[in-house]
Amino acid sequence: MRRFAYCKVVLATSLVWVMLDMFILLYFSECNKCDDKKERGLPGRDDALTRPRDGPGEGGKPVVIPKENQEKMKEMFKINQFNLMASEMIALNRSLPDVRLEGCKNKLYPDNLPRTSVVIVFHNEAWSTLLRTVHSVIDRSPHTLLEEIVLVDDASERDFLKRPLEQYVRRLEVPVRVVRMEQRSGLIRARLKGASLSTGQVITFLDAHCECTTGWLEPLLARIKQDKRTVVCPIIDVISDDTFEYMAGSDMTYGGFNWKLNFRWYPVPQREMDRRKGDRTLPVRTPTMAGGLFSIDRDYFQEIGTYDAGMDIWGGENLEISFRIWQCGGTLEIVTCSHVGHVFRKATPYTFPGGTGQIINKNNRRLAEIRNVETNQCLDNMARKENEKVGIFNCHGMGGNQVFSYTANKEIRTDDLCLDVSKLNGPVMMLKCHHLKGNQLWEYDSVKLTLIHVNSNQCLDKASEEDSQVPSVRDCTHTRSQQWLLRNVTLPEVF
Ligand SMILES: [Mn+2]
Repeated sequence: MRRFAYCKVVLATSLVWVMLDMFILLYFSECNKCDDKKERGLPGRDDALTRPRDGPGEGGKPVVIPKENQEKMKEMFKINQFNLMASEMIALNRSLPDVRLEGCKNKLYPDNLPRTSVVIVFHNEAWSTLLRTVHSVIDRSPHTLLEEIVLVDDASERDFLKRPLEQYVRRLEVPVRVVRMEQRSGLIRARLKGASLSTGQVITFLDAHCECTTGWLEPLLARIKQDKRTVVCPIIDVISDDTFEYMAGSDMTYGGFNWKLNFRWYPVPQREMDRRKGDRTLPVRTPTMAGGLFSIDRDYFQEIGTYDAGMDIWGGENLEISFRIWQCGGTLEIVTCSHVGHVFRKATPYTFPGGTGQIINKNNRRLAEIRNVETNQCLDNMARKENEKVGIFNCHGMGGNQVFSYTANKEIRTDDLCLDVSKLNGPVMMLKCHHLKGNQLWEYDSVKLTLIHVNSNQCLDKASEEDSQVPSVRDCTHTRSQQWLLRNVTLPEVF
């Protein structure tokens, strides 16, 4: 009996010890996690905001990585397709130069400007660039004009963008919400979700690797207050993807597009300079926007039907919404007194379920490199002009002269020229597109891989023997020389 009592005591005490052990274990494993995060370069708020005046990247200066770290730098570059090591060295609230025109610096704006929500979509963004975007908004906007910041996570996989991000932004002096997409949805649907959950009268869309400069917000909101159908973009300055140097963008270029429906910068034409009577501090009316950064009145955004929710990833949506703004009685402007920097990357780090292929089916980016199966060469416009023959050349994978678009009208187009054949077995010429089908109508068979010239009922073939650099049409023989692969071209990222 006594022995049994002993047993009970021993059991009870060991149970207590086991529980104590477990508690200690759990406690320390939590702490290990904290240490991990520190190693991965996740700064706590205090370290991140410590900002010696001569620290790396201060004043928008370039960051130079010492020789011994170059290898590691190159490795880290691959993660986000920009110099992550440099970015992590720079304070989250670094100082930037005031790059505005002198005439902008003392402009006065009305007190009762509409308040804005800032919507930022991110996918696997680096901590440093994302938070530098957020800090630059908070530090350089009057808080009376900031309704909130909405961070929309398009299904990121990185742990630090989960709870640590939520905990971090909770301590900021402006309300910051983190909204999660349930599955990878692409920029457009994520932006739409952010917009629908936000409440400010104005919605300002920013990219996740931006830095706003002094006085960026007021001139944008002032234009919208004057006319709510005005959609406004800042001047987009360049943050170097290599050094994170801040470089002022020009107020002398505006947005346009070419016949491949690529967004392009063009010089502001004289008529627009004249309209502003030469005052470069006045907003420029721009045909199109670059896409990533703009402010729009919430009601007007609804009125024009927001974004086309069928669009994936990015690309095309900026032109689409630009056309809609102009067609719906609105005005699209670049407000030259507002400057926001953006890290322009040379390649996209993103992947998307299903890949970025499927060129024939997608309506907005049917840009292809056309590649001959037998010779493995690509159609090339050889920088030739109208009424000249199209060329064929070794594929270089750099886009440029080897990008052709197969349009909804079944034209094969390079800029505003279309591939045209006017005689049997004839050479393939580049003529102004006439939209009448006729000699410019091509049928692509994605199973047989043939490009049939409908009028002649012949197939596009490799270069003829007479002229080794000019593709021709020949009777269809289903040989490999008449098979063409259309490969999606990944253009350098605009945003
Ligand atoms: Mn971007």
